[in-house]
Amino acid sequence: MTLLEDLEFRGLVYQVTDREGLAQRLQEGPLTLYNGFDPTADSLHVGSLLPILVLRRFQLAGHRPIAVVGGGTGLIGDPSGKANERSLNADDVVAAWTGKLKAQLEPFLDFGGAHAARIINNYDWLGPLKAIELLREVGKHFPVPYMLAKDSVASRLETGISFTEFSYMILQAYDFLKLNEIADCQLQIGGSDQWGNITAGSDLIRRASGRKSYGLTFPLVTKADGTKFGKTESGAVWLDPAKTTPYQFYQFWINADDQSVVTYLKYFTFLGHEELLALEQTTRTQPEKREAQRRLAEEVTTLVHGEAATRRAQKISRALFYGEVAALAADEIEEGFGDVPSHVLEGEEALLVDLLVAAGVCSSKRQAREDLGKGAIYLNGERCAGPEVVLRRAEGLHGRYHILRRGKNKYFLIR
Ligand code: 383
Repeated sequence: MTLLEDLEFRGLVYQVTDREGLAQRLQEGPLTLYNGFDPTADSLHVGSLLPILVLRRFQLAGHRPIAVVGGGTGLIGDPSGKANERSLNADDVVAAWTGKLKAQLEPFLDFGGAHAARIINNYDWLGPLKAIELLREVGKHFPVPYMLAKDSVASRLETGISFTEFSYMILQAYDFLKLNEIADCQLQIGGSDQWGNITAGSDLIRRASGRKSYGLTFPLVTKADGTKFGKTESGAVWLDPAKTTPYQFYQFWINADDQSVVTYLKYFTFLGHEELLALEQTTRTQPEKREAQRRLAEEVTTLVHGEAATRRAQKISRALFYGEVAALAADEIEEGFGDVPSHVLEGEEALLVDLLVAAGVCSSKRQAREDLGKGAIYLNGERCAGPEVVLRRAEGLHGRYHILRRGKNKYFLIR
């Protein structure tokens, strides 16, 4: 099976400028391709993972990937897929974020050997570019009606778009032209929101140099319930472990719904076709086993955070699921209970009934007594006996944590 057929099997091909031409070009030998990442935050997120992994798929198939970090374009702001004008970020902020993105991209690509990957900052050429030169050399190739017809612009004609964002496509197109010249880059990939910018680049290359180039987009990642992929109640799912812990990251994937889990396995893992089809089958026949979800969480967490982090995330997940929290190390407690409501114990001890109310576990003292009577309250993994229990700081896990659980899985952390 060819690379393009594999991408199609995985559902990763949404639009291609010239499918047969690209298929043939890929057969002829190593191709240089790129995907751009704009520094709009201090970290990449799970949405950016898809293009990163597609770059890697190309590299594994013998092609040469370039990851472009948008130190230049990040100063302008891509209107694609955005309903409203964005506020500009300061130069030094964009420069700092560009550096962070570069470091995050590195582990996913191979920078040695015959098909060495490259990371390039488009500020290298966009920074020194002169306005007169841009308008004369590049602008002449952009008919205004052509620009107005692009989705990213057309969808904003009513709500408004500045000349700054309107011009964004010219800069991205110029990047493709530049990379075509300096690195013989012939293919640009991106999410479906990037189609207009990618074809603008291909058109510019043809108009300015007469050379042939290709564009390929993958579908927007969706969720069965229509809510946005890559978002949880606590916000975006980041690749930076300081912003989304490996445990939270693992939990995000393990919570994938049955309708989407196989799509995600195809997009975000390197599992072979047979295994993918087998997991598709078990999801249909025995969804309650959640085998596909476990495999997905394990694979993606390992890709992003490594094996040790995955083992830790699995240990924390198991401990929380089975209520065996006493076996967790202090840092595992911090990681696993980062998202649960927490309460700071005042003084050295407290009566459990009082604490249950103060910590918001139970709505009233009456409720607390009732819950305790039913055996619905667990302290550090042990079912609590009666209302007379006294909780002492020094008797906590690692001398400082008490973990309360109400019912099957409502957790609270007392510090
Ligand atoms: C900049 C300069 C180029 C080529 C591309 C760019 C970035 C591009 C963009 N991309 C998104 C981003 O950076 O804004 N104009 O947040 C996202 N990408 C990828 C993918 C995606 C897109 O980084 O669909 C999701 O992740 O293309 O929204 O010369």
